[in-house]
Amino acid sequence: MRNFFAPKNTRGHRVAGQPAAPVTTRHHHPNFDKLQLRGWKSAEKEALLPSAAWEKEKQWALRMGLTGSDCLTDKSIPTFARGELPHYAGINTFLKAPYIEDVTQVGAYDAAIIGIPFDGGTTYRPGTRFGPQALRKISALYTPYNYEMGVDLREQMTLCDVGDVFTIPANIEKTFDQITRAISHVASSGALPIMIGGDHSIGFPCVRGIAQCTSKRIGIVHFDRHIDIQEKDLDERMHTTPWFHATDLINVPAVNLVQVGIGGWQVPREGVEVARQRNTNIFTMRDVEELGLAETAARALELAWKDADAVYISFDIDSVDCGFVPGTGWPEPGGFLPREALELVSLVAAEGICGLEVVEVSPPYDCSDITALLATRVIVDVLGTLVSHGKMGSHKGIIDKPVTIPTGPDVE
Ligand SMILES: [Mn+2]
Repeated sequence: MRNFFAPKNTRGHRVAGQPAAPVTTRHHHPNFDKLQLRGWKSAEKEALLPSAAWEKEKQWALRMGLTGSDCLTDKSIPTFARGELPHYAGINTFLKAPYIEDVTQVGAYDAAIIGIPFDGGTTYRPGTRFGPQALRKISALYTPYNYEMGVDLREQMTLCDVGDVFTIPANIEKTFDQITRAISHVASSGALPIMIGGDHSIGFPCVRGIAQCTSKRIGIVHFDRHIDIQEKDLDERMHTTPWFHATDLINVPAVNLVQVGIGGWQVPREGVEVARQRNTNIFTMRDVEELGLAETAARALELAWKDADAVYISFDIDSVDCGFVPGTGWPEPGGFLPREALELVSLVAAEGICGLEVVEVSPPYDCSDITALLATRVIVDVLGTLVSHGKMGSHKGIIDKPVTIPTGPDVE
């Protein structure tokens, strides 16, 4: 007799009074070759990477930090922590890159990290002045090697950290001039400028710094939930306004501005009107969803590069769903998943860039450093992509009007 109270025997459990469920057979795939997985190919690729720079760093650490205690088996460990290890120790620069106190030396490096601690352009909750230090701190989690890309930044490029721009906390316009001066110096040196914000108001002076070193035309790919292109906000050039002023520059036309991820309930109508008047290019999250990541990137690149000589990436961390990035000034649900954002920004960087800014990380609102970590990841993924696609240094060709900024007098 059937027991109506017994569950249907669909999950393979033995039920009293009923026969045991049949044993399901495992299906083997005789043609499956694990060596064809990207996972294995990446493992093989690692063997091709050099390790000379790592060996040199270990020697340098012993020279700088003294040889370690006799009891240590690993004789490469110094007494004072120097360089990458241990990850929890040290005076953090970004990715433990050398700190360039003398900024006239920045041109000796392929890329330079520039902190821009400024939140005077913030219109809601502040805190991005602490962004650069938060990214530097959490960047200590990373090694310079990426398994899937098969790149080792330490072996394949040179990176430095020039520290922070001296911003003027109570004055946006003076800060803008300071930022432009700093970025123009780094761009003129030949090093690729990588800016850590700071709120999004810095987008304008950063682009201006690069644009004034070149007669060439610059396109921008802007990842954001917000359109950021109105002329003024609260009577000033706040973080809602960078692209109005950047696309006023003669060699940064609005038709080469590509805005990806725009949408939600925080887009001011004044900005939308300007975007329409200036004929920018706007992809909503739904556009990205319907096109797919590869097609979105392909079209974004086509628009940004049309008759342009270089492309600048502006990555606002709030383009990612706020569930992943609580530490930001204007959080908004419905943005990118982290994996989508990383894939898109890499696809754009693969064609080469003349600069990258990552903005709007506000550490006071962050949890477990996750917002700063994702922002850090955007930077290292872009660097890895530039290396793996042979595009590191590709921006140098456009710098035909380098600037020279005087130093102070020599000191004894
Ligand atoms: Mn934003």
